[in-house]
Amino acid sequence: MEQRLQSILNKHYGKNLDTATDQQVYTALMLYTKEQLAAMPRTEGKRKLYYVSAEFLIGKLLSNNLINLGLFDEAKELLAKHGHELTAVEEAENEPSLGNGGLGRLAACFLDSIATLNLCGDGAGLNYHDGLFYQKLENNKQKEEKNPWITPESWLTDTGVRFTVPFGGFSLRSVMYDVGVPGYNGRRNSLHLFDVETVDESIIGDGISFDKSDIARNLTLFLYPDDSDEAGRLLRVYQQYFLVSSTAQLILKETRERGGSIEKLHESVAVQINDTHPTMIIPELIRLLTAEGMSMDDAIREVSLTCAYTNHTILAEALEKWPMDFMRKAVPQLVPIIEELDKRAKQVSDDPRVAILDDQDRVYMAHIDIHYGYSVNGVAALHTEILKESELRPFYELYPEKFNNKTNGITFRRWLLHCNQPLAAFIESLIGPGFKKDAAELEKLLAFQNDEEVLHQLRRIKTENKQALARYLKATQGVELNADSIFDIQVKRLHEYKRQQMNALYAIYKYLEIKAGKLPARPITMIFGAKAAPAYTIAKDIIHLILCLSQLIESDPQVSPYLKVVMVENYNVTKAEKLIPACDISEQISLASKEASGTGNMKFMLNGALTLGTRDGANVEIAQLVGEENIYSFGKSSEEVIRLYDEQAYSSAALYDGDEEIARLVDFIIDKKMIRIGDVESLCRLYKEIVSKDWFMTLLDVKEYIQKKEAMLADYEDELTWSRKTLVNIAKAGFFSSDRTIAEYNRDIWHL
Ligand code: DL6
Repeated sequence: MEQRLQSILNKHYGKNLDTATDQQVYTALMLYTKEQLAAMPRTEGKRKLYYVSAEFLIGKLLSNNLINLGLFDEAKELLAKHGHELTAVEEAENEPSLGNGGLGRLAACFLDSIATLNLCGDGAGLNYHDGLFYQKLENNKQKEEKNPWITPESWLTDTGVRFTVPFGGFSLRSVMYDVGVPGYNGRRNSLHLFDVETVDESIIGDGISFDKSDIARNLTLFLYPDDSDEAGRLLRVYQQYFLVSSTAQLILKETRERGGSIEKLHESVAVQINDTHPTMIIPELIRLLTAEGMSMDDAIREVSLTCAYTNHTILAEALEKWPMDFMRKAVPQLVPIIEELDKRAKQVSDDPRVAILDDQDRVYMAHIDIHYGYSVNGVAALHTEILKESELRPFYELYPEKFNNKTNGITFRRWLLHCNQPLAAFIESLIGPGFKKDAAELEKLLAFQNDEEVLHQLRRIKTENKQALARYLKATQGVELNADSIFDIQVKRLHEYKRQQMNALYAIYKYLEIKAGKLPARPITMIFGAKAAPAYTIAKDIIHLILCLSQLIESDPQVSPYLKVVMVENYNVTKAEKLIPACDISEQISLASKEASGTGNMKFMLNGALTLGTRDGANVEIAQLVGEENIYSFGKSSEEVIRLYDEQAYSSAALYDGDEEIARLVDFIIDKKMIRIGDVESLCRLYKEIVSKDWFMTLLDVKEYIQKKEAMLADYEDELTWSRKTLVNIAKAGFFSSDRTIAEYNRDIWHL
């Protein structure tokens, strides 16, 4: 390694390991690691998986690739010998900005596990040059800026593979870049990222605005371009088709190269459709197969045996329905195929709830997936039950055999071995290294439940991680944190169903308590990290509320020693890796039934935080695993929430009017102290939304939430009991390894 690094540094910069900057060392180490990765053998298999996704939130790659290649310790020691710290060198890496939240991060964890389990499977996505957006926090508001991440030397390799993607009236050339995906096992796969040569960042104007109609120049600029107008929605269709047409062409090319038969495509290929964004791969594959001479019947049969669909949400707004007019304009070649698919679906059932085209000429993308895929899975046990029993019930009645659950998971390489090296080393000292390959071995930790020294050490490690986070936030955001305070963290996309607003109401509660002289036993640090979709006004109002509270509390000497509210700017994977190991209280407080799974909940648990959560998504399975005594559950059940929706029986106004305590907290949003700091329009809008609508039922659970959090804060003071609970959580986290999830996908769906 040393020789090769010296030679790269000399060639590129005329430097050596002693004289090079951290940035130069980063580039050399990245290039070296890329070479090592390219030299790994590929996975092999008769059937090959293509995991197609609009998002791959892969995070920085250097450390994880070094870990998976078994080179991490060697690199760390070598750099140290020459005066460089690997953590400082890593700072030079830009985080690829290719995802938004859980769905994209899940796809990245899955790629890691697919390669680690030696399964033949690649990812396929788009190479967004400016990502979702970079979030700046200014004047207590979110401001969006572009988030460029691609540098001349990067993990991307131009494969030389090109396809032509036809659109209505023009076509674009697709360029395929690859990012290597090393398994923790000596074999590798690839993430294919398709791009256009004509993309032009100079068309980006103020913030993230650009000409949405200039498809050739804008196609791969941003993930999820603003869809509040028609041009934005149409652009999403262009992007989706570009992704799936490139992938479908790659599939046919590779199948032939691997000696497979296109006529028996499903014997050589499995396609996993990650949410509805890549749904058009179904009609596109049918189009390509019929163009090869296959009959429509045969093409539909083969594609239906090849494609499987994962549902990641029951939120109606996220279940895509595109006007057929968009298809006529962007992808007219798919229109007759979609009509044919609709006609055949109507022959299977005349129930309008399962139709592909509705009477307003809209295409229900998920319905294509379910009729013409061979598997439909949810991402946590509760979520899959809700799909079967309510959201997709008519489909479940038609095709019960297609439905199955695959509870999500996370890769422990990134979310323990990399992000929490002190904890990983401590675990290894207790139970040996076996847990690194087999996460179920973490259960061996249970033998230490009554070992006081172990329990004290767990708290010491947590405190050190809190100190490290404090140093990081001081350096990057100028924020001072007290590592002796309790760290209560809610980091995830900003959405009303995730109820960051409920957590903000807790901050108001605590502020008022402290003002009234009721001081907490220990200071509390409430940390938020979240991006709001640019066109989602109420989500931005919630960010504004949190930032105003942060300012109000900070500037009040009576309160600030006991309470702090921090919003981390531009929350991303890199920041998650620093926040999660430092967390005491993991906030998982979505309205029951709405969070399909959650994966942050698993990362926090694995890193020794205790969950304060509703009985939603994978929280339910966490509770089953650790036992009710090791989790803090609260709130109305999913059955109750679904009943309230069905009967339209929820009224936030009634709760507000009937409960002085609730009214006192909500009223504070527009208290004169807040109005003095904040934007009246934004605060009033949010206030009105909560009082008169509150679609995600914040006021239903807020009182129980506050009580539970208070109980939790009190429990924190009993160090041994708290630490014992964290130990049980770590020990039971093995189930949430994405290696387990992927083994199940392969056993039940892919059969690679
Ligand atoms: O399955 C990964 C992840 C789940 O853990 C989250 O619960 C779920 O919200 C997320 N889904 C999406 C899709 N769109 N929406 N909303 O991001 O998937």
